[in-house]
Amino acid sequence: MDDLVAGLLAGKVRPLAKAITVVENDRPGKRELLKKIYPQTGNAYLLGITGPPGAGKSTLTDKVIVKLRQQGKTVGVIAVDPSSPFSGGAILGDRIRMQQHALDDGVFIRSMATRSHLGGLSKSAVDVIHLMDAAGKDVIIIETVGVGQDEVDIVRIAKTTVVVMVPGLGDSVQIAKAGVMEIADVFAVNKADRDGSDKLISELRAMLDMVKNKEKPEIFRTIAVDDTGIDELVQGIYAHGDRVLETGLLRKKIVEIAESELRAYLLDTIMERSTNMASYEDVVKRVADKKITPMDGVDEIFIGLGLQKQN
Ligand SMILES: Nc1nc2c(ncn2[C@@H]2O[C@H](COP(=O)(O)OP(=O)(O)O)[C@@H](O)[C@H]2O)c(=O)[nH]1
Ligand SMILES: [Mg+2]
Repeated sequence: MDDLVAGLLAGKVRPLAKAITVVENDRPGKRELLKKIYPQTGNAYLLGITGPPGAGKSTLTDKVIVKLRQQGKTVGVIAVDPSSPFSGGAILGDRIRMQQHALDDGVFIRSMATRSHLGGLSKSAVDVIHLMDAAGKDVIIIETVGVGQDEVDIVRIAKTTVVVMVPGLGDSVQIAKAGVMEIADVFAVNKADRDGSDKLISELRAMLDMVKNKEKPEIFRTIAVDDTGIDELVQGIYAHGDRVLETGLLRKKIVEIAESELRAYLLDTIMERSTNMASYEDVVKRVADKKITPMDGVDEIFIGLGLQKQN
C-alpha cells in the first residue's frame, strides 16, 4: 500500500493505473488508499466536456489534450460512457480517437462505464478523479454524455464545463435538454463545417438572453476534426477559470463538491446498510402491500440501524 501511494503521488503511470483498478472494483484497501491520497487532492483543473452522443466530444478532447501538452501540462481524461458496459463500442471509439497519446506519460486516459447507483455522482468516477489529481495531473478532463442526471452531476464538479453542440440535431431540443443552460460555462458549437451552425449559434444566443443571474457563457465555433477553433476554445476555458477564481466562486464550488460527494456516500452507505438488514425485504413488502407508508418504512429502517427517529 505504501509503495502504491508513494508511486501514485510521484506521478508514476503504473501505480495510478493500479490504484484506479482498486477503486473501480471496490477492492480491499480502497478506503485506506483514498484516505492517504485525499489530502493531496484539489490541485487539478477539473474540466467537464459534455454534450449529445456523436457531437465530437472525444475528438475535441483529443485536440484539447494536444494544446495542453504543448503548454507543458499533464492531463488526465475520464470518459464516462453510460451505455451498457458490455457493448464497449463507445469506449473503443474513445481509445481510437485518443490513441495518439497512448505513448505519452503525461497523458492518462481512462474510459469507464457508469455503474448503476442511486442518483447523484458516480462515486467511482469521482474517486478516479481524486487519484489523477493526487498523481499530479494538471488538468483532468471529464467527458460525459449529456443525457442522464449522473452525467450532469459529474460535470457539476468541474471548474469549467464545456457543452458541445452540433448543428442539425434538433437545435431547440438540444438546447432545452438536461439543464444545458445551467451547466454550461462555455459552449463549443462543433462540426462548424456543417450547415446550420450559424442558426444554432443565434438560437443559443436567444436562449442565453433569457437566462438571468448567471454569467453568459462564451460560444466557440469548432471543427474538432481539423483543429479549427481549438486554440480559442482553450483560451476561453482558461478565461472562465480565471473568472471563477476572481469572483471567489471557487471556494463555493469546492464546498458544493464536498457536499455532493458526502451526499453520494451518505446515500450509498445508508442503502448498503439498509439492504443488509434482515427486515429490509419485509419493510419493502409492507410498503408494497400498502400496510405502511414509505415514510414509516424509513423510520423503521432508521430505528433498525440504530439511528434516532426525529420527533
Ligand atoms: N464533420 C465533422 N465531423 C466531426 C467533427 N468532430 C468530430 N467529428 C466526427 O464525429 C464523430 C463522433 O465523434 P466523437 O468524438 O466520437 O463524438 P462523441 O460521441 O461526442 O465523443 C466521429 O466520426 C468524428 O470524426 C467536426 O468538427 N466536423
Ligand atoms: Mg466520446
